Amino acid sequence: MKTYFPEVKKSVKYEGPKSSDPLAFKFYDADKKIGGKTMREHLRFAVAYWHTFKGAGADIFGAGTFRRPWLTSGEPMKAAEETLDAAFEFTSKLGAPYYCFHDRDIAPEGKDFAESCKNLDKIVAKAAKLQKSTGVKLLWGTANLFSHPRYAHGAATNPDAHVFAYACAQVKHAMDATMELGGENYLFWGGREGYETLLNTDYCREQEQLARFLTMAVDYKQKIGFKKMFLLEPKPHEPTKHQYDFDSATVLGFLQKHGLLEHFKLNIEANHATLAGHSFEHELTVASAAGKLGSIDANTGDPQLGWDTDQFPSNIYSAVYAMLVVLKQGGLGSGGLNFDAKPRRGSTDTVDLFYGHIGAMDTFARALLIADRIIKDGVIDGFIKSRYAGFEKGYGADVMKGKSSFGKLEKVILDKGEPELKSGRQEMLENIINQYIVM
Ligand code: XLS
Ligand code: CA
Ligand code: CA
Repeated sequence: MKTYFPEVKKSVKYEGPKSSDPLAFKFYDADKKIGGKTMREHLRFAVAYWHTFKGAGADIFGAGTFRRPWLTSGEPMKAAEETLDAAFEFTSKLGAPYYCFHDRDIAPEGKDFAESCKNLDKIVAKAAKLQKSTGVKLLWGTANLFSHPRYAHGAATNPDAHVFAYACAQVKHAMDATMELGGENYLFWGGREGYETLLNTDYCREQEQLARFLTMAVDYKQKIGFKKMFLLEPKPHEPTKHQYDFDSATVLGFLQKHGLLEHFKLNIEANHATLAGHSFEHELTVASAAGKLGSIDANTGDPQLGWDTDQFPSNIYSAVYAMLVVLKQGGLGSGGLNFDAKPRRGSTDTVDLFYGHIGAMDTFARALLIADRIIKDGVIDGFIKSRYAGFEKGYGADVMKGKSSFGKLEKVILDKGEPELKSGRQEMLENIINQYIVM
């Protein structure tokens, strides 16, 4: 059988932290158990089809630099089939249990809607066979409602009802494809759902349209008996200046307002968190606190570049903070860690795809080990708990039980006087994290 990735013969192996083989895992030991679950079960890694197999290394100043042999046939359907072969070879050699796709990543748009659907059905049938033979599964599917020119002014929030209808038809088919492939979630990211200028935009109507679109998606999910999770992915800017799904808090508020909260969880992407002016762990925490952290797009931006660079995650601190949130909520359920990341334009070879993913998997595996120890030792949690101890007893507990009032608390103050200023010990806590990271 033809091989697209000769640099890895069978599979990427775990060799431990002392290994000098750049194509071996140093920390990701899939079967190693941590707190009753294997690393594979904790981390649920996924490969992002669009970047890894369709990304060409193009940027706004120049054409693609990657020469992917599976994309060269010149016939769209043949290229789609070859890409699928390459995708399953790569993902199974890497040992990632999952992949994620947009409908238009796996199958090309046809001359009309019916032909696009036919193309997708054909590729889905082939993907089903490859999933069976390799054991690689689908974490989530989604529809690309942003690349085609018809979506220039948005999909669900487009002022033209004709485009809105097209988007609904496309999502219907993408949901069918996801269900057919046993996808464990279905994702919505508001590609061009936002606006550039209020001079041509009815903000209020567009919000209502988005709510109608998501409500009909829920209706369709129930109609076809797709019992998996719906995920919504926040992003503040890019491609539009004002994206409606700005961040976790905005999306949670929107879902609640429109009676959709029970049907969705959030997919938090690290680079989108930083574009919103937040840290990755802030966005994870806001979602998790609402019981709505469903899945993660594990990547990173560049602190000196203000756009969505989608780089492979290599920052151990950020990954530790993320894993603390994930472990404390008891895991990601049906979600996972999807590497929505691409090699830099100058990293031109197929082997660079392995380096990117191996490094990212090792980063999160190491973070899992560290976060697990921090939680088990209770070093941070114990401190946090002690900070709020005053709300566990006496007048503080009454406040939390709703049994207090401004009048009662005035009496407390008349009796107790000025509160003592207590240190938050930030530097001490940062030192503890550092100590766990080197240990
Ligand atoms: C783009 C988004 C996108 C979603 C899936 O910035 O990250 O790739 O994850 O549509
Ligand atoms: Ca993403
Ligand atoms: Ca991104």
